[in-house]
Amino acid sequence: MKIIITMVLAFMLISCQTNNEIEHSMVFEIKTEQESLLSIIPYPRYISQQSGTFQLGLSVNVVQNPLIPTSMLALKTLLSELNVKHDSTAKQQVKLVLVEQSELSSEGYQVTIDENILISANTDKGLFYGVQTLRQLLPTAIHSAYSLPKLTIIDSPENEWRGSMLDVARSFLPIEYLKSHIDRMSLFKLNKLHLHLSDDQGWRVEIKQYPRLTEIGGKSAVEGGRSGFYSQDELKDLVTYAAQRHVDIIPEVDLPGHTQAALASYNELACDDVENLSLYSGTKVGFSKLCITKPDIIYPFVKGVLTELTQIFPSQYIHIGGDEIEDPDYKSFIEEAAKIVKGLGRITVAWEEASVAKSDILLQLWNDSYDIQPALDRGQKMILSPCSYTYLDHGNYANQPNTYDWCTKEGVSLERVYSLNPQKYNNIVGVESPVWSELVHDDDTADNRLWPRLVAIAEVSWSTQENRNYKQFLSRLSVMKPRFDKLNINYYREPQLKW
Ligand code: TNX
Repeated sequence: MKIIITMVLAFMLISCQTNNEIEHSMVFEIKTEQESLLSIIPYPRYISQQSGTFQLGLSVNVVQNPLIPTSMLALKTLLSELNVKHDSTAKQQVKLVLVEQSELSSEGYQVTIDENILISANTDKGLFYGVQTLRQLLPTAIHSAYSLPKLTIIDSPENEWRGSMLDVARSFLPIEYLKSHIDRMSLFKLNKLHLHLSDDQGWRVEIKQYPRLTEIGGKSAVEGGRSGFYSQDELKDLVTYAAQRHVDIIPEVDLPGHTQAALASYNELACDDVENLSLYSGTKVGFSKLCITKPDIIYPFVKGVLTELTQIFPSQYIHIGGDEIEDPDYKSFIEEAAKIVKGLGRITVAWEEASVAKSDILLQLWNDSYDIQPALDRGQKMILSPCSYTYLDHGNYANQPNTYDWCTKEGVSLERVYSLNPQKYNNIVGVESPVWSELVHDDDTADNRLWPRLVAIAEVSWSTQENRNYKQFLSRLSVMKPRFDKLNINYYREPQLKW
């Protein structure tokens, strides 16, 4: 019966294709028969698989194109890892081409595998994503030839914001970790890395006008965590590394609350300089703030810090935090800070509480049921980070040691993450998943919290809801174990994956 249905669907698909149209629901039905062949995450918008395979040998003509540096580099790296050499006289071609195809938008791509491999896109970024898809179609280990299905994939993301947030303030993560995180993100087409660079327990970004921020504030951390800071040169180098992988780094300094490390460094930023001016290594929130009634002191500080951030980070976005603080002048602070960001030519991002301000701010929802609607009604947009789906500092399972459970006692399982449906929300730019680091003190623990759950974030933010299916996702993900091992990820052994 299954075979007959497949044949009928296959016939329907072929007739659709002759009309030059690929009807998507049919492709979806068919792919269930071929899921072990096409383990691609996030799942592409359209796949049409033809019969037969393409055998990629160990020498291939990689058609050169200097206009698309990042995708050419990604392709060359991929092929050299598989021992496939460029030979301009080889019969088989791998070709990346820029085209003008509006339906692909700026991040979409098409992969065609028949007698050659052709990837086309409107941009170098789209081509880079096409190469990531090719990478997932190929194995991780070296073979004497590679068998690929003949196919056409046409793909583009549902959401422009597909993000990961790392709290490097409570506990520091070294630059090398951030680089490997960017490598891992790009395999799954994640494109926003939000760095939470300051909090009560530490200040992690060098600010030349305020050197004590890192001299003093960089020396502390949450109890058991790591201290440290990034120099501006290190961060600029990281930005370049990320840009080559199409990851945009969004810096956050948390203001006006969560500022104990700044207050300990520059006491005059606080209202009372009697207590609470020392470094802090506990886990309480909501006790520190810049003194909003001292505008002559705090706004030059805010402007100085934000200005230097824009000199390090070319991102359109600057995150000013804005969470968990009570102050009668909170709203005016946010409006003032948003004005400063606008004056610097950037877009302000802030946590949901900033929705009280009448500024044009990209909001980040974090409490599942926070009433953010009034701001959305005014036309503001939001990033989805509802804690019960996206907070990866919560356990992979209920009561996992060293995880939080304030948002949900059940943990945030892989299945729970995958069940987030962004299409249920209005006015979103996409999804972002935070890892707060009060209880995440080393690289291995960060890996355990991030992976594999961040892969589910990648798929819910990229793929259409019709194309998402948890059982299929599990089977596509389960064959990726060698990929995770190759990337040296110390992932959580999710029982459903049988890893
Ligand atoms: C809430 S989410 C916070 C963070 C904590 C986190 C722990 C948000 C904007 N604020 O300060 O680290 O909970 O899960």
